[in-house]
Amino acid sequence: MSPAPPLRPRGRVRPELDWHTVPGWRARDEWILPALHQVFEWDGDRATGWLYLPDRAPVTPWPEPFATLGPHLLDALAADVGEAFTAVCFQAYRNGAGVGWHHDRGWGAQAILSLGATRSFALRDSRGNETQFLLQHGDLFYMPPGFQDEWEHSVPTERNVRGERCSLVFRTTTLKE
Ligand SMILES: O=C(O)CCC(=O)C(=O)O
Repeated sequence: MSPAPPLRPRGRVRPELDWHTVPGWRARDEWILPALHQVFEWDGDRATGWLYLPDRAPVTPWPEPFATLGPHLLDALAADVGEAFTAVCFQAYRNGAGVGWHHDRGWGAQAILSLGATRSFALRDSRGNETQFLLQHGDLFYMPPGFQDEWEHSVPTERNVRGERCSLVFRTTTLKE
């Protein structure tokens, strides 16, 4: 596994709501995408599902290809972004498919590891102000606890994009539950 580069702040709402990217966090990884390809099938140009959900339905232990890799990633995230993530889902997109504006208010912190094709990622605050940036292979995008209350996010559809982008979405259980 490649060492993590330093954190680079990208945005600020309130100090406790800082979000940031860690460019190239797993840019040289050779294990995650092959492991992910073993555990999902495409539904058209999209796929999504749980990789690890130990404490609620649908209870999902790490699938075999992630038996060592999954806990290793959680340990690396705890060391590099200081968050002990408790659940992981995946998303997959091909031929420029995306996902519309939404928030994930049922969860606390989230970190998205982007793999494969470079895609735009968009944020929209409660006043409708939008910001958009690129996520490249291996980039990590961190959203702190509370972020979901103030921001929506989306992966815009980009029909001119070829190839596939997958993401691992690491989540913490919200304190509101
Ligand atoms: O694939 C992405 O980067 C977005 C994932 C997402 O929005 C979600 O899982 O809620």
